[in-house]
Amino acid sequence: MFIDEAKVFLKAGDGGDGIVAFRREKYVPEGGPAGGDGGNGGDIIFKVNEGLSTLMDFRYNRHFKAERGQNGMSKGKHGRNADPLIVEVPPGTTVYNDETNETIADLTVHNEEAIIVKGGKAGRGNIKFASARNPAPNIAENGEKGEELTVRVELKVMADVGLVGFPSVGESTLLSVVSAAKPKIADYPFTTLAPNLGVVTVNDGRSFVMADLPGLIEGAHEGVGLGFQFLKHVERTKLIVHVIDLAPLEEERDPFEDYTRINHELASYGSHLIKKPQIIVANKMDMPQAEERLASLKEQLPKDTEVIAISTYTKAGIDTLLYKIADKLASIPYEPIEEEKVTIRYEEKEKPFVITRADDAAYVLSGREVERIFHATDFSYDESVQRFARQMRHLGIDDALRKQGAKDGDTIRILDFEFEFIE
Ligand SMILES: Nc1nc2c(ncn2[C@@H]2O[C@H](COP(=O)(O)OP(=O)(O)OP(=O)(O)O)[C@@H](O)[C@H]2O)c(=O)[nH]1
Ligand SMILES: [Mg+2]
Repeated sequence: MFIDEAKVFLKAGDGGDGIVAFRREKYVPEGGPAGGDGGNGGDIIFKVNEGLSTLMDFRYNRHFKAERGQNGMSKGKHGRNADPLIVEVPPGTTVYNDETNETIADLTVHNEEAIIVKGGKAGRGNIKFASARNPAPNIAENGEKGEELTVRVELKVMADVGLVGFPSVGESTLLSVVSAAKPKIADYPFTTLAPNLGVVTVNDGRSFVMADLPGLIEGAHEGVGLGFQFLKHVERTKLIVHVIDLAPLEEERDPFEDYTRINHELASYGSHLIKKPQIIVANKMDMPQAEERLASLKEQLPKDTEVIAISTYTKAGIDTLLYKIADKLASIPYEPIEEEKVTIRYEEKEKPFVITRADDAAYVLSGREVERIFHATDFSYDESVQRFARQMRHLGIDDALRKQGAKDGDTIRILDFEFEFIE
């Protein structure tokens, strides 16, 4: 089965905690602060490996967790930073934030990397808090939580050439004849349900990747049939090979009309598709009356339009077609796809905190920034608690609470922690 979409849960490593420690030296009664910083938590990085061609690996592994940073140590020693977790993906992989649908990264080139979730920053040890006024601080930070995110991973087929046409025109048969791919072939429409890729090698040694796509029907650009979800694969190809059936199952179908309808679908999907170079292929030339139909098709096409006549049965015209494709590909200037190589990090534009009321009338504080500060606070030290209070005030939380009617003694809650509002 061809998989081109997967949902995975990612958890970057938490930062290691900073610690409170003091020097203990012989004959030194009051040593200075000696608590080291923690280490940073591991990021989760997606990296392109061009040897991969599917998202199959994600089928068996849907959870990824990077390591935690080590805690700080005494004698000022830092905890070790955690190594990033590298997840390999095939070229053409796009990563979306599953909740917001925003693009996090579009990975196309071998070895290209993107940080998908960031590890938590390390907490600072008490050495960092020493000042002239407070030379022996009893304060350290906890490491930040690593980011957590569910992402949708999508693979866009990176084919050079896309086969496009009505169902049953012989696209899959063509791919099976020119490559080692073994797509399903049958005399009923919609045999192909997902793209098949094949590597085609021309007699002179040149090669390219050809994609066999599910057949298109009228209305495909609006989601009719199967074709629509695969038109996006055509977007990434450099060249379209438009296959026309010269012996359609239904007698009343006319090759020129088929050709026009498919082009109409491509144009309706977006102007860029119809602007892609096309090679027109007339297939099933072994069938009776194919020659007459070909003549009529050519008559209706603009003068001098090239049509390559083939039969996947007799192999007539196949070599000519492959040379033609290779030549055409060579003549198409390299044009990076718009989003290519753009590695975007999703920036949060969230409010630092939100105040809501719980059923028991407590004021509930939530939001990324306030929770970050909360997690970074080690409540077992008085000085840390005081610092926490200062940070809350600095964010404007005290004022906001007052505005919402909080009075001395009211309960304030952050996550599962409660304290009193004190004026
Ligand atoms: N006579 C003749 N029949 C052909 C030729 N090429 C393909 N066929 C037949 O046409 C039918 C459809 O072929 P497929 O290759 O499955 O067609 P497709 O375009 O991939 O069809 P979908 O996947 O359903 O869109 C099959 O019965 C093939 O054997 C040809 O050159 N000559
Ligand atoms: Mg097919």
